[in-house]
Amino acid sequence: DFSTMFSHDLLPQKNGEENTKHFLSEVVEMLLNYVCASFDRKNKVLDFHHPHQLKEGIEGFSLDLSDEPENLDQLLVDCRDTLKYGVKTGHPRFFNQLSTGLDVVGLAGEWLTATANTNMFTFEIAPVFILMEDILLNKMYEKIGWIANEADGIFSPGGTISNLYSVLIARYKRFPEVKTKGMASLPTLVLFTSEHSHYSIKKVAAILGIGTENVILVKCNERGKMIPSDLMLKILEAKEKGCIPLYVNATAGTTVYGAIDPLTEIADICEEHQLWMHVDAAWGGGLLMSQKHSEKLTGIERAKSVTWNPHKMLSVPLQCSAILVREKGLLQACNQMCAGYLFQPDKHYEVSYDTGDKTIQCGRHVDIFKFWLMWKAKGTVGFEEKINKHLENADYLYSILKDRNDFELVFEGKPELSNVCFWYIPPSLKDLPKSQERNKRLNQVAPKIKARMMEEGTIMIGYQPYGDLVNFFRCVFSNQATRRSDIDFLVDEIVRLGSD
Ligand code: ABU
Repeated sequence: DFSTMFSHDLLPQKNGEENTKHFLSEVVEMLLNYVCASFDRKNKVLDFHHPHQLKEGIEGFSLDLSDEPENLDQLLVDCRDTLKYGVKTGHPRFFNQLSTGLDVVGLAGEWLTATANTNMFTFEIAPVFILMEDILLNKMYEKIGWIANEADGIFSPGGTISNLYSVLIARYKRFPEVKTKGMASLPTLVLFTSEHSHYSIKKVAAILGIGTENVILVKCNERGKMIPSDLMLKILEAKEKGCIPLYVNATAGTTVYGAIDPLTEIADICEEHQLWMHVDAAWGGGLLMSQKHSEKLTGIERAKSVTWNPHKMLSVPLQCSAILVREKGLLQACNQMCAGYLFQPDKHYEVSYDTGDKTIQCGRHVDIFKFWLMWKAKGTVGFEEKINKHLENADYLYSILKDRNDFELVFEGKPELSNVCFWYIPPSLKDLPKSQERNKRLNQVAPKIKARMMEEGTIMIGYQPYGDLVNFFRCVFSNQATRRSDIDFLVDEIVRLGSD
């Protein structure tokens, strides 16, 4: 009876073993039910409640914390309701984010990682995980086209931080004095990235003292790809103004359109002007696992650094992001502080495996085991199938929408990645000619449908405005559970929810 038991009845309490096993078995049972429920199309994607409703508490589920301990029965209710009022991101009809899906082996890896509860800063306390990271990074270098053991890398807490590393080391490589003397010792640096690139490049410029005004946005074509001639022009303009062009971020898979910048042409320009070329492949990096699609990233091998998030297209449980650097030793030189209490040089093992001083963190979560275990379970062929399926799903949705007159595609042509962007045109707008008035009304369609779908909980898909374009839906495929019938359901559901 858990209602009379408290956490002090569990291990390390003397004789707490049985209670611990019972309690954890209940939690595991609950998690297993949740996993199965996530894949069941009869279940909703979410049971939406407004923030104030959750804060007020619902039927015995209170977020408030008290001075006195609560019993284990209450903790089980809290665990159950936390899942109940959350979003089933593994549901086959969850299309809202770039990271979707629930990989069962990856989940097992995450559970093991949490149980092991160690820190990635040294081999001393994470011997197996450190070696797994080394092995996986080498696999990733090879997929990019670099030579294993000659490149460098580290797993970081997400794509923004991986992109931050890229600017940090680009700046250090050109101006190593920045580490000791700071930005005051440097001329004005400028970074280049496309209009469609991720906002993290601006964020990084702010964090690193470069300044958001020194991030030059390069124009894109109608598919959201960087225009190389505009990059060239903007580099020359920056030089004329006396600034130092330092770095170009090319995106392999923009967040909204899924566009892949022309990597080879950008690499040529970077070489000509001796700029650091980074490829933000946080989203599109997964294509490297597919023989059918990897050629879309030709030129990535010429980058000096690459961001790649396996938690996106490869569905590794969040989070799992890598910064990969072509030159070995730069990460260490740029970031090391040689804290004597962690990184003693006179340890009795090979201390190059104490990778923690390469990072900008101290404590570092083990993000590697779930990815390593998934690779074991699937092999490269399993990942390849997965990627091919995401792109087939995107093709399928595109092929449906292009032939309908109640939907309009945001850009013409087949998707290069698994993003499909579109407007739903409700009956009331069908006969309106293109005008400001139509745009004003169309802008309200996606948010209204989204609100209804969240209230009903049947599907989830994101929307956004973009530049001059009014709110449109972005559907992304990264969930292996999604079938064609789910895509048919998505289209029908948007029509049903938006019919008036
Ligand atoms: N760039 C982070 C992921 C964005 C998204 O899931 O839509």
